[in-house]
Amino acid sequence: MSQNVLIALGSNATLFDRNPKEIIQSAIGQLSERLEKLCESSIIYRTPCFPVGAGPDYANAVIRVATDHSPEEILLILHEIEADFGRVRDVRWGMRTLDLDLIAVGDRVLPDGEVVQAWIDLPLADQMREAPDRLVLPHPRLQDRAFVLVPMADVAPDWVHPLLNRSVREMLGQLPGSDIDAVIPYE
Ligand code: A4P
Ligand code: MG
Repeated sequence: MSQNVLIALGSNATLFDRNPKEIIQSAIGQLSERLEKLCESSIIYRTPCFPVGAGPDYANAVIRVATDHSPEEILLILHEIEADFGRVRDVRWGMRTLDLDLIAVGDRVLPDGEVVQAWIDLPLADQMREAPDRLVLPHPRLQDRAFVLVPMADVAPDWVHPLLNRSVREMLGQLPGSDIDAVIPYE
């Protein structure tokens, strides 16, 4: 049985003569080829870089796909597509051509609730230094980020976070209005 998978895309760099929006459009094409069935895509948004001032605006989007691949296989495919787009993993949260994050695979919690909660609770200063060395699901930062939740609301407004027990709409309601207002359609 294929599962409902949510993937976030982000780009704040140019590649040859393609701007971030064009990079996201072309990455969505690659993802739908590799993962078989693209169900829905959000519109592409323009969002201020987080942390503020750390770089140019991003193009962000979220897609929903139906696939039989395991979560680990999906992450490998995401890394391959990132590599195709020439991402160099140097500075954490630095400029990137393409960042693909696996946000959720149905209501799977990986590796377990305790580990995911520990990543959710990680103080901001440590978030900038530390990255998990294995797959963590749902993505531990999704509830903090308007640039993920606004596009998520286009494709899965009623998805409920299996640990926080809140829907996408409810998580959006807990963010500052100014964060949400800063997420605008990418012209
Ligand atoms: N990893 C574990 N779980 C996951 C998962 N669910 N999805 C591992 C993706 N990767 C996962 O990832 C670090 C490690 O986490 C990898 O080894 C992976 O196997 P990474 O992609 O190498 O590092 P990263 O992208 O620097 O970290 P991360 O956590 O993806 O960064 P963020 O937190 O996504 O931040 N501002 C705006 N406006 N828009 C953005 O899209 N993105 C970032 C990146 C910062 N600021 C932004 C945006
Ligand atoms: Mg990433």
